[in-house]
Amino acid sequence: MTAVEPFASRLDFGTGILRPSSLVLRRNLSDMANVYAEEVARRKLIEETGDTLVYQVYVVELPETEGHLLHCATVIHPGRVGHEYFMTKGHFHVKRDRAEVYLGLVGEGHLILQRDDGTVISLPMGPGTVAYVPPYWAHRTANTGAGPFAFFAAWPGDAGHDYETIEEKGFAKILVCRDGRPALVENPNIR
Ligand code: S6P
Ligand code: ZN
Repeated sequence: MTAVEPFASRLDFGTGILRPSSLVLRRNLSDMANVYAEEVARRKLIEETGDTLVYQVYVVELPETEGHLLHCATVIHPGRVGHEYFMTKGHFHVKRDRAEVYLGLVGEGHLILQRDDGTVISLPMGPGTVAYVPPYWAHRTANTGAGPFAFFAAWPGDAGHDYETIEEKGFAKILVCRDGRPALVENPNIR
């Protein structure tokens, strides 16, 4: 295993900013092609309001190998693409039997999980929520509130990220705003 010296970072519970983070990933609307059910609405939003930042991830870079514990903080901005809340791309872990834990910091959101057999559930998250992503479940998070939604995550170093399966197939259910509230509904595009 690659040796790493002990170190500490600082997580701002009010904003979700984690520093120092050697890498900050930014996902704008233009990075989210075919992620939302209403792809036409995504393109229209870019034309009308610009290439808005959807979320950023403060990554503490560590060896992605067995034994290490990777961790980061994600901040999702408020907004919607059509009826669907701003959310992360979502992924399975390449090693499907690797779990993850999320800690809600600020704002309101949902953790959306899908199992291999197509079962989808969503868990509301807020400050102090500790949510468990079990092995074999794909996961993404959505901001259902009016301000930023931030959470901290930790997962095994050798988990890996499989985005392709979700890009190709999507989740069987999507989280939309219906009558002003989050509702998990069938994905009309499910292929
Ligand atoms: C990593 C963990 C999270 C996400 C982050 C962004 O295993 O689940 O840190 O990477 O929330 O989501 P995504 O789907 O773009 O990686
Ligand atoms: Zn993950």
